[in-house]
Amino acid sequence: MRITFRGRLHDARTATAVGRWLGLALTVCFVTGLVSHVLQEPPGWLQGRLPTRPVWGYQLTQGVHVVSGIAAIPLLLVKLWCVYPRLFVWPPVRSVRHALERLSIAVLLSAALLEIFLGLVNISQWYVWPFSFRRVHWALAWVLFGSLLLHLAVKYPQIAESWRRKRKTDDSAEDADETDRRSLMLGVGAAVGTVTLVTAGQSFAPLRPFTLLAPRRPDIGSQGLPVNRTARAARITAEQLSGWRLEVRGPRPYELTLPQLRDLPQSECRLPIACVEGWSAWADWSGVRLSDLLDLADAPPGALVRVESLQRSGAFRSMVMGPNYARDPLTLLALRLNGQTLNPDHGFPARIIAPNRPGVWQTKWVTRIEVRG
Ligand SMILES: Nc1nc2c(c(=O)[nH]1)N[C@H]1C(S)=C(S)[C@@H](COP(=O)(O)O)O[C@H]1N2
Ligand SMILES: [Mo]
Repeated sequence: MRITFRGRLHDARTATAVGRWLGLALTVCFVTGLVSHVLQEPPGWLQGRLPTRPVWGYQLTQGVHVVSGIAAIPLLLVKLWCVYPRLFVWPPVRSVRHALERLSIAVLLSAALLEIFLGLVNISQWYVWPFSFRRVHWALAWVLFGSLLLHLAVKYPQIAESWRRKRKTDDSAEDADETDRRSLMLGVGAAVGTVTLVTAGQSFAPLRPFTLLAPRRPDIGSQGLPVNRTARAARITAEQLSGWRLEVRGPRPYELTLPQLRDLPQSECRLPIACVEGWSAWADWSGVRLSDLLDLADAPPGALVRVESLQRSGAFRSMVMGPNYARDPLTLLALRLNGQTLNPDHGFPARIIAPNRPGVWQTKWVTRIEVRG
């Protein structure tokens, strides 16, 4: 059996030209994904050493992560279109190099498609599978990046050739497809630009008027902030809220009622909530410095702190923070949001807000703070 494709632009040069941009998008996505993973689950030696400045660091890297992932979709589709005739070559395997090349493409393609699909499902908050999104997304990222490196290594001769030809000035005259290729690249550029423009507004405020496809509008939500998990979805009951007390466990444990908490010195800060899903929004917060609460409990300066919410189940019902966050003057047990008492969906009576931290760890409905050794 022999399949021949006569379509233009199904050639190595076009594939390399698209591949360059796809490789860039995937690399940016991979690196910002690493940042997100480390900030969410720091390895022991980094716990307590992560930077808390700039306060918008995670907002930026996670925004770029989601934007570059979305930009990779049209690039991946065009790349597939350029190379699909080669997926049906006969004989299927010609040499060891050829076998490696095909293997790397098969793995690269399936990992990229699955990874982008999972990411899209996640930013639409559609958690339909029993597995942990983060673990699978993380493991697949390494498979994807590994196969990308293998692919680049195997394809190195073609890539080098393409760069060499690019440098020759009389090259375009000899290549009849050059104009077509340029049009294709312009088209791809326009597609990437469009999907970026209509989705990036969820992370980058100046682009907000163009937001069409992003699942979240950061400026829509009660008290000027979107709500990811409502009090009802977290099964927070009215009884839990009315009988609320803050319990602080440490060398000198104590409990506070809400009026007592309001009587402590209050601080203010302006910080963003930056969700792993890419949306982010700034707000004015006020409440008690976590550091003050820890001092009242005689907590040692380097202690890790565990924060627990009223929520009975769910991955984000509790978290651990290192002293870098816990002792930062901007980290608050917030009681107010944009000048108003937090409403139940925003974590009434008290929630954590810390600088340069993934949204998932900005715990709402805080009821217990525990100083750990
Ligand atoms: N207790 C608790 N706190 C939580 C969550 C949660 O599910 N339970 N969701 C987190 C997530 S994923 C984000 S992005 C922020 C969103 O805050 P908002 O819903 O108040 O805007 O809250 C975080 N705090
Ligand atoms: Mo989130």
